[in-house]
Amino acid sequence: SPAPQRHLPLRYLQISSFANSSWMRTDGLAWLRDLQAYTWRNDSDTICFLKPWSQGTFSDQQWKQLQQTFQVYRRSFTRDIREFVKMLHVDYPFEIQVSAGCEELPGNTSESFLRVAFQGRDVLSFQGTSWVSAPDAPPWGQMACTVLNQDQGTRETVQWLLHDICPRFLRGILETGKSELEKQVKPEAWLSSGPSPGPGRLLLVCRVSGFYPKPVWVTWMRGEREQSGTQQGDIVPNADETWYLRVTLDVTAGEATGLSCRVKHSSLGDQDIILYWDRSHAS
Ligand code: EMG
Repeated sequence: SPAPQRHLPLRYLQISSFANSSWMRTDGLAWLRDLQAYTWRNDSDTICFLKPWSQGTFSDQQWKQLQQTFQVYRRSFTRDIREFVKMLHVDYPFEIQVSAGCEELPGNTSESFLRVAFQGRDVLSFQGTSWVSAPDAPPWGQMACTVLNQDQGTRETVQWLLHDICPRFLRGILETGKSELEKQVKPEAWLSSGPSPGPGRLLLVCRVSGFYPKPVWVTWMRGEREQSGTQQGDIVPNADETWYLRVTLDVTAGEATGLSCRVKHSSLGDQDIILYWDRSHAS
């Protein structure tokens, strides 16, 4: 059966595109596990809440202060990068991605991270109390860290954000967002045939859609025997914050009868969905 999701990470993702020495934009978004709860567009001064529970248990005053810290950071970040480009002779255009966040772990502990990527590859991260360059970063990654590490004030602010604010903020959201994070939505499932894999062969397709949370178990069976040829697709998102999965089995036309598709999901309890293949599906 599907493994339950114990971990509920809070993740901030930032995409900064620098086209040339005068044009750039930075967009930020943040997710609680697989639910997007914030956006911060380049043209907006303020961080936008996408959920009624986005502010967690922070007061308006506490949130205002946190937002101010991010506003200072965003302006400084842009100015820093412009300076690094001149100092390190980096060429335009380029993309910088920042990912940061934290996750609660068993035993009342938490884990935090902050990583920076350049052109899609890790360049540096924050470890403990300082910036560290990635193992296969370009040589200027080390230079950038040396410069960044001279700013004691920023190192302290980053530690405070990662190890104090982030876990505290996350605990608050887990309270205010509890019902949505613990929601259970039942899947629908249906059968059809896919493009024939060859003469005399059938591709049996079992589609499962609309379920939440993400963990699911779907397989083709004959009686109680799982069919080892089952091919799982990726679990992909629907537009309504539910998930979709397609699972196929390639068989000879004669083997199809008696096969069934079986779906286990937390929303179904012990009532697995079982759909039997019959000739009406083979059109
Ligand atoms: O501003 C939507 C959010 C909702 C959820 C919230 C959850 C919380 C999650 C935690 C996320 C944390 C992400 C952000 C971390 C970065 C925060 C930095 C804050 C401190 C700051 N520093 C700038 C201003 O510093 C001056 O002022 C402060 C006080 O305000 C102090 O006094 C300090 O001493 C003083 O210097 C700095 O300018 C800082 O450098 C800004 C940028 C920091 C940064 O992100 N650096 C890493 C990226 C640099 C990459 C260089 C490599 C490179 C790549 C490509 C090309 C060239 C070079």
